[in-house]
Amino acid sequence: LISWIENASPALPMIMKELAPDTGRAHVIGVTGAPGVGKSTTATALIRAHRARGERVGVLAVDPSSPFSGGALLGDRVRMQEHALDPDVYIRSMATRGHLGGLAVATPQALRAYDAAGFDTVIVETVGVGQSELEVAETADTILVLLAPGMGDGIQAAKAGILEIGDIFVVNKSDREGAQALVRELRTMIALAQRGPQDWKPPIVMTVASEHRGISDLLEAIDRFRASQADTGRAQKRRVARARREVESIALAKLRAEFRLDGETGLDDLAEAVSRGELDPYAAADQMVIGH
Ligand SMILES: Nc1nc2c(ncn2[C@@H]2O[C@H](COP(=O)(O)OP(=O)(O)OP(=O)(O)O)[C@@H](O)[C@H]2O)c(=O)[nH]1
Ligand SMILES: [Mg+2]
Repeated sequence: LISWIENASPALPMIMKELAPDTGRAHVIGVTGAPGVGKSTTATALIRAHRARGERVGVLAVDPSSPFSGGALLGDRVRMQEHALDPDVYIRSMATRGHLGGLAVATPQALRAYDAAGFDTVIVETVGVGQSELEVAETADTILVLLAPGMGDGIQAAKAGILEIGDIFVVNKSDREGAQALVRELRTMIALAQRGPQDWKPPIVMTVASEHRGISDLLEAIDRFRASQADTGRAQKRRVARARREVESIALAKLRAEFRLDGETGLDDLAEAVSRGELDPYAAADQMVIGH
């Protein structure tokens, strides 16, 4: 299913129709942060923790920069090998090269596949901190933002808008110098970036993922967040917002395809004419949409 989603199979609408009644149960944890901060290591530690509770766990590593994905994602697989033989753990990386609508369409569909397959927890790892990564992170029920000391992360995070989306902040590599300073800096920055009603103050959890230290604290923070989200009705609101974006992305991708906005047909000629002043952009747009 994930391969079909990756390759934007024409069978997708039919598949999603079949899957829909079996979706809505999985809890999706988004793990985001700068390259090398320890996302895969933390995901691996979380797999172990969730397995210990008897849950089935899926991991989806989304790589927007597909040309370079091979090595990094292979590395992730090796890192998570501890769970390779466990039938209740499924690890998959996904590139969306050539997917109509890109990550915005492909990621939620892949999560539906995991959900319908009966995974209790699905961990989505995104590489990097750019706009499309934020988009992926926003498909999660619980968003973990990872930082590590000595990476100039604090400032970087503020720039990328990552402070606004974090439900829980993880200072990983706390075995390194500067961890406490990073926590202090982060605390100030989170307070400044706080949005909306203050019924959830994003906690900062210190971890050494490579040694499984702090993982039970992290799990506890995730549980508390889930309970708080459920109590306030925010969990459901977030799911509706997610579905809304999902429908919108698919609709826009369909419109693009229908009007061939991505292809050479028509648009290139119109652009030429507009650039030469032979046609105004409004008339050109009309020719494209109405003349279609
Ligand atoms: N010292 C220390 N090293 C860690 C810790 N967690 C992870 N590492 C190491 O940091 C390196 C990068 O870890 P990954 O888990 O691959 O990081 P990532 O964020 O998934 O990296 P990308 O997917 O490439 O962005 C590996 O060599 C890990 O062993 C930690 O808590 N302390
Ligand atoms: Mg990784």
